[in-house]
Amino acid sequence: MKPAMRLHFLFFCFFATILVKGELIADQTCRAEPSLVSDGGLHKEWEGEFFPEIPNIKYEGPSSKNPLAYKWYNADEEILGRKMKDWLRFSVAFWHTFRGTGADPFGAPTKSWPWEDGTNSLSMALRRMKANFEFLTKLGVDYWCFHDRDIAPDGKTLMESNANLDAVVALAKKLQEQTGIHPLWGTAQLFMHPRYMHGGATSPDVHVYAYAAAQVKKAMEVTHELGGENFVFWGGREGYQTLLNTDLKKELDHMASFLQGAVNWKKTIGFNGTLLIEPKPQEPTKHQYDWDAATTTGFLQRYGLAGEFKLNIECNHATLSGHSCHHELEIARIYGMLGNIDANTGDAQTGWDTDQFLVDVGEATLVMMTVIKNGGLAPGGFNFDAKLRRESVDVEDLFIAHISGMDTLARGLRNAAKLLQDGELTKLVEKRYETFTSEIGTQIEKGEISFEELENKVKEWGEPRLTSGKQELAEMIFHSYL
Ligand code: XLS
Ligand code: NI
Ligand code: NI
Repeated sequence: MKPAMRLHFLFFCFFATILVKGELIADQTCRAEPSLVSDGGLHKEWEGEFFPEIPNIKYEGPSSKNPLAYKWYNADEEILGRKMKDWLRFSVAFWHTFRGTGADPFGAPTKSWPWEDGTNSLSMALRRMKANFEFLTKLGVDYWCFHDRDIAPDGKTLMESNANLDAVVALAKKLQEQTGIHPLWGTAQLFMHPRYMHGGATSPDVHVYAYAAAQVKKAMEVTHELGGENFVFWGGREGYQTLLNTDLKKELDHMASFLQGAVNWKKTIGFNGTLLIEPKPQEPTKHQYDWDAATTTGFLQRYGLAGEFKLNIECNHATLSGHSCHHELEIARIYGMLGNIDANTGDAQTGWDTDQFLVDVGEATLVMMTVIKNGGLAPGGFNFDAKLRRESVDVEDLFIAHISGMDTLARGLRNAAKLLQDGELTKLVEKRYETFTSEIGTQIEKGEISFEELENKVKEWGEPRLTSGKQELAEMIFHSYL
């Protein structure tokens, strides 16, 4: 087993532990030691603040040494004629921030947040939702993202799960009205439950396909109910382990029918949000069908769905597919498919989805160059699909991690804006292609010239002159903006 597969086995094992049934199911290999689960009499209704030690996070500027302040993210400051908060549209991922436990393939959960009571009950789900809104408010972000099964416990039947979801959504809606915060996107979790072990849309069992459809139907409805701006499909189990037992064509056809069903349902319920597909090459399956931006775009075009979907590019998924995040973003942008960014980063020495907060200013500058060229991401934004390290166990770490990720992207935005405004790099690129501004170049781009005519040109011109790619100069220019 590759380390990547091993790691996630236990990660999902833990989640299955808490989510498969309504209450906590004891799979002792995956559970927290009882001593680590802080109870503190909190089975009662939670009273007071969840984060009493944390102030509302404010902008203090680059010279500030306060870990609970922004140094670069100044929400209302304008960059290139638009407020920073409108370029960035930050969102917190409920699953990492409120369901992340620190469990790994070799170890039990490490986090024992004071508001948790160690159960996956409905009352716990409601209390956790209140904590979520206090967190979002103190951080000063306008959006959150969720899977159906993170926010409400799975029931014994589909209808029971739906009823649990409705109860939590009713509370979330009330809290949204009080705060003005709403979902950047919602999604259906079609990867944790054992029924989805062969996939949802690509399961060989029609019963499972139907179950997945019913779950997506409900998740789309609650996303709509909460005013979500997008709906995401991440096909963690839509893929295969071996082609020897797989009808590849059938599975791809089924995946297309499933997505068409979602398009139809979106129209039926009047949901105007964007449908997004989040590419990832593998993990948990050996091969996921939405491998990368180019593969996913090709699939959507092949099935006539390209006009109905955009892409949610996750930086760590990009590196897993052997590309840079910048590459995936640029492919999505030039194909007119860039819809959202799952802002995280991987580890250069680790081969799986480590989901770390982005802290590399150079990387953030590249990301923001694409976002600016794209004219922004709205109705998408930046969702922090990122989690604390297993060893980070203080409540304030949740804030520090997000502040650091937000500041990194804000700094990237400032750098990218200057870089593009000054135009030095743009000029360098334009110069490389300037021969294509000639008459023949224009004819080639318009498809108006034959190979024979080009052959005649070569006879006239002789051997091409070698011109420098100027890579070192491009790198020098780029780095001078960081
Ligand atoms: C997992 C994915 C997942 C999606 C939402 O690797 O990033 O978290 O963003 O299902
Ligand atoms: Ni993601
Ligand atoms: Ni991921």
